[in-house]
This record gives sequence, structure tokens and C-alpha cells, in this order.
Amino acid sequence: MKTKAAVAWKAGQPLTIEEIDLTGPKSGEVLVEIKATGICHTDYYTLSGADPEGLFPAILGHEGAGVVVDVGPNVKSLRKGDHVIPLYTPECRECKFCLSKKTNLCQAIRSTQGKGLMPDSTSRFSIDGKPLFHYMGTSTFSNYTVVPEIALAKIREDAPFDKVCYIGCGVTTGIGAVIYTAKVEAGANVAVFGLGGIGLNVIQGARMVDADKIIGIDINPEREAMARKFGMTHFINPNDVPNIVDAVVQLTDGGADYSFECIGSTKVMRQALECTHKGWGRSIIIGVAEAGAEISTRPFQLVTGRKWEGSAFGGARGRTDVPKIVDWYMEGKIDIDSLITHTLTLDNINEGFRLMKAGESIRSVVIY
Ligand code: NAD
Ligand code: AHE
Ligand code: ZN
Repeated sequence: MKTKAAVAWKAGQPLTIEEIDLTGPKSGEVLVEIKATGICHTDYYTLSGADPEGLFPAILGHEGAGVVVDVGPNVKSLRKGDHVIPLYTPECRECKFCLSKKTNLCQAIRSTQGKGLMPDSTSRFSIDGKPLFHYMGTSTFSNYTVVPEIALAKIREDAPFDKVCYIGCGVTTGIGAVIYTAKVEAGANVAVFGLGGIGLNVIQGARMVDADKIIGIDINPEREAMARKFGMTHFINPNDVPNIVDAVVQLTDGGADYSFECIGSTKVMRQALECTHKGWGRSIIIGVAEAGAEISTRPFQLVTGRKWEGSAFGGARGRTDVPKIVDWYMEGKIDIDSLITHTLTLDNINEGFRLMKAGESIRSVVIY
């Protein structure tokens, strides 16, 4: 079939809107009509050329929601008409990683996914007979996409696509890092570095678990008002204090119990670790740093009890946890609407990237 998609031809160049070819779902695969997709900083990161796994030409996008249009042979859990959220972290429930119960990082299709291909090592997308790469197994910047069954969460049918698409990455990543990865307890002091589409959801998660001090840190002063609405109790602009680590330590009687890096800066990752409390502080890296970047600190920081950790997709097991998070939204337990500051058509998708780079948006959502 033909479908309209935004194609990333080359690193650093704007996407172009094209009519492309899509072949139907093979065994274990599902054809999904994407109804809406968010634009995440990671899409920008890959488009910029900083992602060692970035491949071109590709169909980017990994924060979508839509409807099942067709299923390939051997698909058991989904049928035509089901509402779904594509998962860049699938949940096969059979691999060593899923069975371990220690991680959400299902590896069933990770190697082909990282090569921009479907599990049979081919692409479903092409233009003028030339293949286009998939991205993160989801490629939601195409109106129609093919996704493995294990990478689709079935969600309730009354949930609005243009809001719950954000659960496909940002909402789950932020809230999940608090509740699934860190398991922050009530009364804890939390520091959140970067108050964008991810960090504000970390703030929202910290409020949900009844954290005590929720300290937001951002160089963009415009972020303060929105973060307070989501539960931030203290705001620090690093440009307004001599030393951001000292500022957090002073506010928290020795350091934060938990910190979250939601930027992708290795310099900030170090600050986030070193502002946590001696003996038990835990710092969770969420931000994605460019190829070749490395983190550093004095080992003494770890010897004295701080822990450096990371979180992908908030530690969420997508097929199990995403439908629950959709329920939380529908029950009014979490706010998504306020964070979606811009809606766009696919034709204007490059404007979404511009707004993100300029710090003018929290989340832009493309509605097909
Ligand atoms: P964003 O652009 O919306 O937000 C980043 C925020 O960081 C902005 O508010 C910006 O002003 C602030 N900032 C930049 N430099 C700063 C500094 N030195 N000190 C303090 N604040 C600073 O981005 P986002 O969509 O929220 O994504 C954040 C990061 O998380 C990106 O690296 C993205 O790739 C990554 N990410 C990771 C996962 C995961 O599963 N681990 C999932 C989604 C996104
Ligand atoms: N391809 C990059 C890494 C990108 C990365 O860390 N992705 C996160 C999700 S970001 C969503 O916005 C993730 O889930 N990582 C785990 C995984 O298996 O990719 C690189 O540096 O190579
Ligand atoms: Zn993302």
C-alpha cells in the first residue's frame, strides 16, 4: 500500500513529506494506522547525527498511538480495530530478559531493531523501489506502519490518541523512572535536572508517590511555572547559583535521596550524582548522550554510598504497564494535556523540531 510519511534522508536535514510504499505485515507483525505521534528529543538526537545507531534514510518517530488495520499470520493477541501504542521496548515475555523480572529491556528483537529492520532483517518501507529504514521498531512518523505484535500495547478504546500517544515515550519514561526504576518512597527528597518533556513527568511521578522536596533544575526560567503546576516545590536555575551541587545539598540537609538527569549532558550527569546524599543517594540517568560521550566522577562518590543507575522507557514493561498508565490518564490521576503545548499536521513536522530546539514547546504532537 501507499502511505504518507516524513522521511529523514540525511543527518541534520529537515524531514520531507513523501508518499512511500509499505508492504503488509508478515508473520507475527501488525499493520497499524497511526492517528497521532509526539516528537521526542530522541528523534531530534537521531536526526542530528549524534546517535551511533542512526541510519538514513529512515522513518523516525517512536511516540505514537493508533488502530490495528491488519494482522499477519500467527498474531494471537491483537485483531483489526484494536487501539494500540507502539513500544520501542517490546515485551515478549519469553526471552531471558523478560523472564528475569529484573529488567524491562526485552531483547527478543533488539538486534534487528537497532539495524532499522523488522525481525526477519528486511524493511517494510520503500520509495521508488529503494528500502527505507525503520526506527526504534516503531516509525510513527508514517501514517501507516508495521510493528511486531510483541511491540504493541493494547489500550482502551475511549482514550484520545492525540494525548495518550505521549505515553508511548515521555510520560512512561518520566513517571516510570520514579515508580518502576527508582521506586521512590513517600517523604524522599528528589532533584530533577532538565524540565522538558521527560523531566516534568519525573516531577509528576515524584508528586504521585508523595515525595517531600521536589527540586527542579533548568537553565530555561520559562520552565518554572509549568514545573510548579506538576508538583515542583523548589526551582534552581544553575546560572543563578555559584555551584548547583552545593545548592541542592544545602536545600536537602546533605543531598537528595534521588536525582534524575533528563537532559543528556554528561556534565549534568556528574552534578546529578554528586548532589545526592552520602551513604544512600541514587542518581538515575535518563538523558541520552551523543556518540562517544563518557561520564566521570571520583570513585570516592560511589565508595561513599552513592549509586549511579540508568532507566530506559521508565523501567516499564510495555504491554503490561502502558495500558495501566492510560487508565491513570483517563481516571484523572495524571495530567498529559497541559504538557502538549503544540499540535501540528504531518506537513508541519519540522516546525515541531524547531519549537523543541528553541525551548518553546514541551511536547508537540502531530495529528494525522
Ligand atoms: P527536552 O528538550 O524537552 O528537555 C530538556 C530540558 O533540559 C530543557 O528544558 C532544557 O532547557 C534543559 N537543559 C538543557 N541543558 C541544561 C543544563 N545544562 N542544565 C539544566 N537544564 C538544562 O527533552 P526531553 O524530551 O525531555 O528529553 C530529555 C532527554 O531524555 C533527552 O536526552 C532524550 O533523548 C532522553 N530520553 C530518554 C529516554 C529513556 O528511555 N532513557 C526516553 C525519552 C527521552
Ligand atoms: N541508540 C542510542 C541509544 C538511544 C537510547 O538510549 N534509547 C533509549 C530510549 S530513548 C527514547 O526516547 C532506550 O530505550 N535505550 C535502550 C535500548 O535498548 O535502546 C545509542 O547511543 O546507541
Ligand atoms: Zn522518546
